[in-house]
Amino acid sequence: MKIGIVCYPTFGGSGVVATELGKALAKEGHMIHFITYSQPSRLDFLNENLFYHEVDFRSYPLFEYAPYELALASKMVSVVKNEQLDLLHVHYAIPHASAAYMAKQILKTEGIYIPVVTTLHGTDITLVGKDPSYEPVVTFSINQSDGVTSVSEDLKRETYEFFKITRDIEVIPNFIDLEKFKKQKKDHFKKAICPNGEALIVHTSNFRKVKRIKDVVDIFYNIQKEIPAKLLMIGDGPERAKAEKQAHDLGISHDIRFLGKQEAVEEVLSVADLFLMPSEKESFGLAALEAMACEVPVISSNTGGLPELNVQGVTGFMSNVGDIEDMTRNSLFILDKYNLPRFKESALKRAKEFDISNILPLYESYYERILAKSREEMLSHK
Ligand code: GMT
Repeated sequence: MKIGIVCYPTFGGSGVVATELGKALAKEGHMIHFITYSQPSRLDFLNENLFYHEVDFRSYPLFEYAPYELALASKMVSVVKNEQLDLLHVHYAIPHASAAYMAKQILKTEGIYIPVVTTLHGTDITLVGKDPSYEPVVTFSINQSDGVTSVSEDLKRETYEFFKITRDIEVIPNFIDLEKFKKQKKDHFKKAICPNGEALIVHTSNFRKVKRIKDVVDIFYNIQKEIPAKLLMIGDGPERAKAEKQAHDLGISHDIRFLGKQEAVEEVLSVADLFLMPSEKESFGLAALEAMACEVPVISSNTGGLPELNVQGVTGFMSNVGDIEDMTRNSLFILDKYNLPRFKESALKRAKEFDISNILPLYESYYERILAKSREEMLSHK
């Protein structure tokens, strides 16, 4: 199959999923064309089936905001034509699904029919998509997609609940390449961070409000009052500076390291004892799955799709959003030396269920179904 993948190329979860999916499909022999505004950060290896097309959107004195969607739609049109793509798969509804709709209509005028699959990732539905300034376009472009997938049952439920959706949504969960995330112990790194055998706690995110970074620091503050511990904060974003100040005000700066964006997150996770994800909303929680793949148990909120990943009392614990006390209590329980080994083992066992080898066939057979359906529709219109 020749597939065009459109996504955000940055460190966000949707871009990671889209890029890893494209890489895995290319390994299976599909021709994958990434159409993005810069090279996806995880597009880090050479494969004869992988191609990258950069969307160049020009600025013009008249534009206060350059019309990115138009440049993206035009690029999709040219890539579909030049590379004779079979299907476009867009990740994150805004603005990718509506740009794909426009590209599809343009191509139709030239007798080219290209099916579009839209994957809903989370905030495109639960936050930004609900905003009245986007909602009508989001609803329309989801309904106009030939196929729609969602990364969890909960996100699917929320999509139907809030938007007037007239089509089926297929749930295909996030996945992990366990081969890549196989525990590669960097003991020297752990020794440098935790010289006295402290517990190592990790949080990774894009430091947006929805991640409740303040809760991460508060939970850690409570933990380190009880046991020696260190916290690594990986990633960057709007809430980072506030968290650094909070750590300073609480007098625990020396126990928290803000590492910024990291490419090899698995190397840090491989030496961690506990992962914190107290998010306000989380459609799936890919970062938690990455932690589990490195044998790290998870303390999370019980919001969104997290209960579909984190198994209560087995791979970690879930608490109500903002329940710092409960999250602290559960963290201390997991970190107890008699409990930690079984939580670690269960976390890895659960992560294996989401291995790419289990999830990739779901996407491939979904593409086949959508292609077959769209061929039928095309023939009936001729
Ligand atoms: O929140 C992020 O980390 C980024 C965001 C995105 O769309 O780039 O992530 C969403 O998609 C991920 C991949 O499907 C999910 O694992 C995350 O749970 C989801 N984030 C939220 O729902 C807040």
